Parts: sequence; C-alpha cells; structure tokens
Amino acid sequence: MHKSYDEYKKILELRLNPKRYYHSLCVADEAYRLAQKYGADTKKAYLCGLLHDITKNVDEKEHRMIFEKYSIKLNEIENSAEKLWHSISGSAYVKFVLEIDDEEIFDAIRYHTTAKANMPLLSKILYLADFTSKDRDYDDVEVMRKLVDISLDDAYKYALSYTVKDLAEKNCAIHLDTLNAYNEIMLKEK
Ligand code: DGI
Ligand code: FE
Ligand code: FE
Repeated sequence: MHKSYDEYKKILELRLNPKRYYHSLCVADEAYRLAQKYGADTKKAYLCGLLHDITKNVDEKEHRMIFEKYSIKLNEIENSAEKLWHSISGSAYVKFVLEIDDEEIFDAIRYHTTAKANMPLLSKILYLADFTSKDRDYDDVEVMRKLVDISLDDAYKYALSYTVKDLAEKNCAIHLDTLNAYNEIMLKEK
C-alpha cells in the first residue's frame, strides 16, 4: 500500500458519484469489522472495501478502452451483462493504475460481484460486506446481517442462493463463476 486511506478516498471521490462513494465507505467499514471477527487482515479488508467499486461509474466507452489496454477478453456472458464489467476493470485499475501489487486484494475485487469456487477468506469477506454494509437495503438484508455475525460460511451460502434465485427470477444469464461457487457449496452439503 503506497497511499494513505485519505488519499485513496480523495481518488474515489473524484471517480464515483456521492451515493457510490458513500457505499464504498460503508463496505470498507463492514469489511474491516468482518476481518476482525473472522481473522483476516483488517487493513487489506478495509482497502478492498474502499476500492472494490472504483470503476462502477465508468461508461461503456471507457470500459472498452480499459479492456483493450490490459488485453482483457470478455466471454459471452460478461459481454451481455454490463454489471459484471466493473469487477473486471476495477481489479485491473487497482493493480495497474494504483499499482497495488497484492494478489489477495486483486482476487477479492476481481470476484466481488460473481464470487467463484474456492474463494479465499478475504474475497469472501469483501463479497459479504458488499451485502451487509449499512447503506444496503434489499428484501433479505436483515437476515443476511444476522447470519454474517453467526457464520461466514452460512452467510456466504445464503448470499449465493439469494443471488442465483434473484437472477433467475429476472431472467438474467448467470455467470459460470457464480454457478461454480453455488455448486461447490451445495455439493459440500451432501
Ligand atoms: O457493485 P454493487 O452494486 O455494489 O454490487 P455487485 O458488484 O455485487 O453487483 C451486483 C449486480 O451484479 C446485480 O445487479 C446483479 C449483477 N450480477 C451478479 N452476478 C451476476 C450478475 N448479473 C448477471 N447477469 N449474472 C451474474 O452471474
Ligand atoms: Fe460491485
Ligand atoms: Fe459494491
């Protein structure tokens, strides 16, 4: 980490709209809290929370430029769902532009939207902090907040189930990383 949290916050404030900036601060606080509770690196968790949505307000044209610059190829599902782009571009931004050379942080940001099979602890924490941060409001948010304080793995399972159901109800294509994460957990139960 080369910059202070305040310096990263200044960069974020320039790149994000006020609501998304506030969301990032809330996810950072929640990721810190979960890291403390579940024995992950609190500084890395806070930084992941701050930076995870850093390219969320980037438009399609700039996104295409980022993918071109870093030779990132999107698959068919990614191409069809713009919402999946910011975790791919965001992890590249954090690595190449902010020069944060840390594989754990890269992985957490890269998979914060879809999750994947074999999620490392820090990645799970960011994934869940994005669901339970204090700015969040969706049908099951209170259930998720209760669960995350009892068991990280139960909360992770619930979050994946909720996401798969929600996407299916909305007739959205489901990314293979999401399905692999979901199947891994459901197979463990058997
Ligand atoms: O960036 P945030 O809003 O804080 O949260 P996020 O990065 O988890 O993004 C959530 C959005 O991503 C939500 O609108 C659903 C979408 N999404 C997540 N997984 C998939 C997906 N969309 C598709 N089509 N397929 C997925 O597997
Ligand atoms: Fe996101
Ligand atoms: Fe987010």
